[in-house]
Amino acid sequence: MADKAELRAIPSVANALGSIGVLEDSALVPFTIHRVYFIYDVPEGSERGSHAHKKLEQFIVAASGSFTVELDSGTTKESFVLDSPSVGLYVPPGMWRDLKDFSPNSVCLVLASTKYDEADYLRNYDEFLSWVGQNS
Ligand code: T46
Repeated sequence: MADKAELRAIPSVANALGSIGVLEDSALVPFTIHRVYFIYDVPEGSERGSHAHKKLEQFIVAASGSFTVELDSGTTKESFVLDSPSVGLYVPPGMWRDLKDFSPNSVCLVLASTKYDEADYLRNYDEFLSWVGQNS
């Protein structure tokens, strides 16, 4: 597991007919992929996220369009603009996230290290800070 959130370049194969971006379990995606989901049709001005995960690792890609991912470790905050399918954002566990500024027709593609598990969510910010305090 990597210990910090960071943007990572996605290798692609390009020719006159277009490009193929490739994501595999590797140093690039440092976990076994157990789930892939995508968020689309986000109404203008809507925000998603507002939670953290205790164990889940993710790799987030703007497959189309753009959006902003704000991450909060409980002590530091960082903001990432995802606007290209050639770059992804690795997100380790324990990061509060807010997703905003979705462009029209944007598609947020997410590779995840576990299947969906509501018990892994921290949906209350004060509980998140308390969890960070107990796990740091
Ligand atoms: C994150 C962003 C990018 C499922 O049933 N299965 C799933 O795999 C997921 C992800 C969600 N759901 C259900 C659970 C909720 O009833 O869909 C509803 C909305 O889910 P959630 O609150 O997780 O949606 P987002 O878009 O706020 O957040 C998700 C990820 O959870 C989050 O970690 O980074 O996508």
